[in-house]
Amino acid sequence: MLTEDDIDPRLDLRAEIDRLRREKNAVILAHYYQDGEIQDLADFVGDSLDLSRKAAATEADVIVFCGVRFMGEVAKILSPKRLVLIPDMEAGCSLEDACKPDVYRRFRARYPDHVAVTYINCSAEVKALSDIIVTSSNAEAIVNQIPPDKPILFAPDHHLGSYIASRTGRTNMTLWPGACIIHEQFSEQELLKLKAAHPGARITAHPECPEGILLHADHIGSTRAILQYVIESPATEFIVATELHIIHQMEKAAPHKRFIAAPGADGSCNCATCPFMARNTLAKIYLCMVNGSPQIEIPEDLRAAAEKSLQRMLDMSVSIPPAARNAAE
Ligand code: CIZ
Repeated sequence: MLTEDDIDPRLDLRAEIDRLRREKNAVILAHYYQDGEIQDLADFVGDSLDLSRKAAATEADVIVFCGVRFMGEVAKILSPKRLVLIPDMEAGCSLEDACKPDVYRRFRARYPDHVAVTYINCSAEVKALSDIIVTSSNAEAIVNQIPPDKPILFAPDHHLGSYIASRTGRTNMTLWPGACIIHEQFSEQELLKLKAAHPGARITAHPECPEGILLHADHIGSTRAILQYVIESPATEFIVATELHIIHQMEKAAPHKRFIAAPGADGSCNCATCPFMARNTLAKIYLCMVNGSPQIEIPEDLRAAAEKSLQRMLDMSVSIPPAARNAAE
């Protein structure tokens, strides 16, 4: 098993990853929150909905998933015959950590008549305990397909849950109290200072942000919706309240526009970097392809149970077209 210490510093990692991609018939999927250099070498860059669709449809033998662990799990659940590699098994997610399967199982049992709608940022175990998985791209459309008199349990992001409840007018949603550490750190006070310094800038925010941030947003949407918004808007300056690596795609798609990362409490924007996503590096991508490890493995009974709620999501999302552009192109 090669380690980082074995890598010759003169090695052209991009060229080696390309060679391995061809040799192993691999597809590299990357989330918008990955570092720009990883986005640029991926075959597809997208949000969880688009990447789930790609994983389900791929003909490649190997999927290299550059994102966090639950995303690799989704690829394995939907594409069990493929070898799914992730660069770093420690790339977790604060929302997943906030919703432990045993605690969720007990919570769910208290509401037997509710439909369990769960954000994709959770473990395979929690997916297996849920009725329908959603992403931020399809949550509103999916909740609107559930009969209005049917109560909903929404986990694990309570900010997204509150936002969806307000969008759909539903008063019968019980929310799990989880939150994303990145979106929670944006500061309303600092945002208003930044807006005062850039009065023409449009604020675009992810629905994982707290209400105090969403209140000031000109636009609220998933990463793919945010990207579309900044491309199509006539405005030329934007304050972006989500993980800051999405700005890489914005700058590529609209190089004449200016994108400013929303600030945290100290007025800086460093808070908007996901430490889990940041664990992935070119060296780790190379190593996982050489070593065939770390790979995602899920016991078949758990995989099959989790597939049901994910497949319901895909079936209930057919009216949502794939992202307008593949950001890797
Ligand atoms: O759905 C995803 O991929 C996440 C984590 C955010 C978004 O809005 O795309």
